Amino acid sequence: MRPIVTVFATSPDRGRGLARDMPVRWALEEAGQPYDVRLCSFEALKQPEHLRLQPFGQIPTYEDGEVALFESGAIVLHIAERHAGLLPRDVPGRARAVAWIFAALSTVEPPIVERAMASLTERDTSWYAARMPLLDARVHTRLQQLANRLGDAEWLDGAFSAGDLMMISVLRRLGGSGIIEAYPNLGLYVARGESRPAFARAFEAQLAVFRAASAG
Ligand code: GTB
Repeated sequence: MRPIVTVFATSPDRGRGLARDMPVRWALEEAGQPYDVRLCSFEALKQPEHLRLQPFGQIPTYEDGEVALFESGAIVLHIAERHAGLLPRDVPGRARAVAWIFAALSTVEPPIVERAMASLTERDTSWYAARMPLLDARVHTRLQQLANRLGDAEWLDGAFSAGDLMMISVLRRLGGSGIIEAYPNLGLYVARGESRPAFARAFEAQLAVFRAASAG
């Protein structure tokens, strides 16, 4: 069975490829695995049928006939374990690549999301002007640490891996903020990821969904 991934019928990111189906699509493209998508409205995400697959009423989910999964990190890891090219073959290298998936989602992403949420929802509050510099500083701390580790390397640990795929997906959420520009090696790292043919295919596929919804 071709895997089925749930995605937004109309993504709030307006086709910028920032929703979390994007790393799943990208991993499937890197793996050369064709897949289908099931488009979900916000209302459909909260219905029992979807909640059986995703208890929090979110996208993405993934079904391949063998396993039904939620959580983009778990899905990317599952794809990486089933197909060549996204995880090193040696056990230590594999473990380090998995660590980078966790680092992306649990160490680098939280301050990025917190900052994005504040700038979306707290702009009109009395504390916004005082809070934003603190949130910016937390993002900068993580980016500086990541930039120090990456240095002049092409990828985080040897060959491109699912860890890079997830880290680049997380860093893309800073697009338009002007923040990543302070770290030239991270900017180049994101650009290297985005220039991969598999990324381009995944990006075009999610954009096509958004364009079709906008046209119809
Ligand atoms: N931890 C889960 C995972 O990694 O799979 C989080 C999944 C998640 O956050 N899903 C979001 C969702 O379904 C979409 S991706 N939200 C609907 C809901 O909760 O009702 C998050 C997202 C949304 C929008 C943008 N954007 O507009 O730029 C970026 C990212």
